[in-house]
Amino acid sequence: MKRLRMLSKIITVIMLSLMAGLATSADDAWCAGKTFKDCALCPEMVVVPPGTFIMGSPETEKYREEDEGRHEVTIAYSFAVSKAPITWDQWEACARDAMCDGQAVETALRKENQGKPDQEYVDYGRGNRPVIGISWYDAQVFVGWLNKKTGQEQYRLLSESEYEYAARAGTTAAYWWGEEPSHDYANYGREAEQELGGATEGRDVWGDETSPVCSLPVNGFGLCDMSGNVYQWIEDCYEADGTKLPTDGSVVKSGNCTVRGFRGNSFMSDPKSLRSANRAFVYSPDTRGRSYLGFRVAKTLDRLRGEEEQRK
Ligand SMILES: [Ca+2]
Ligand SMILES: [Ca+2]
Repeated sequence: MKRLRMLSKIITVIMLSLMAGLATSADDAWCAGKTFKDCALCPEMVVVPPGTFIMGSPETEKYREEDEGRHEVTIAYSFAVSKAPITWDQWEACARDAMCDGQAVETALRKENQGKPDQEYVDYGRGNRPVIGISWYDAQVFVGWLNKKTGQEQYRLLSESEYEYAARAGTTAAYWWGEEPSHDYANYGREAEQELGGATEGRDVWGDETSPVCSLPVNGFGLCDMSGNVYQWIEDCYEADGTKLPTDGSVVKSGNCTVRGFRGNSFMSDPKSLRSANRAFVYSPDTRGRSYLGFRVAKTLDRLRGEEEQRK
């Protein structure tokens, strides 16, 4: 009986992910996979379809950790996710408009975590590489810049469950490309646990550095760098027990709000942290200067406008 129920659940998930790939349900008129940009230097956004998925990892998954408790999540709405992490070009546009504090981030990047000047500071390059060193508050200022530009309050960070949903893109394996880590799909680091450091292999030619965004293949939703390259801040207050995360894609507002988490793994982290279910650690939201930590944005989509688009 238990087996049957599990099997029917699995079939439902497969059906839903297939449907998600095909597009829209009656109350969701946004075309999944459609991309748009709200201004020249605004991030390219990709429409992600509604769907149901199992968040967390099965007990059989290699590298599984205790905080990845499984539960079903239904995201009943379309939303847009930036195709890639926010780049230096986009961040600098916000700084030029005197909203983002470009100078403070530059200063923080050139210091060690204890505040001393970092003698070994290396600039990985700017332009199309992901912005790094920004705090959760900085990410919120950038979101505010986008909202000011568009005159709407629809840009925001992703919730933790939205992040995992978008990273999995309908897949249930440990990684969106399969059960084994692969440098052909992500810029990440060494195999060795507890030892940070870059590694190169296959298509991943970046050692101790970020890669220009979208250098590696997009996942099933058309998103780049959801796994690897840089860790990315999420909106939620911290809930340590994965099974207690919201089942509707919403943001945790009741956990520990003095810290914020991030997802996605970085160029210097191991394959364990690269898994779709992995929950990274948490930092105080004012933490700046981490060379492996950036962010991406989401946009809440207006249902009425979606219906209009559909009629065109
Ligand atoms: Ca690498
Ligand atoms: Ca973890």
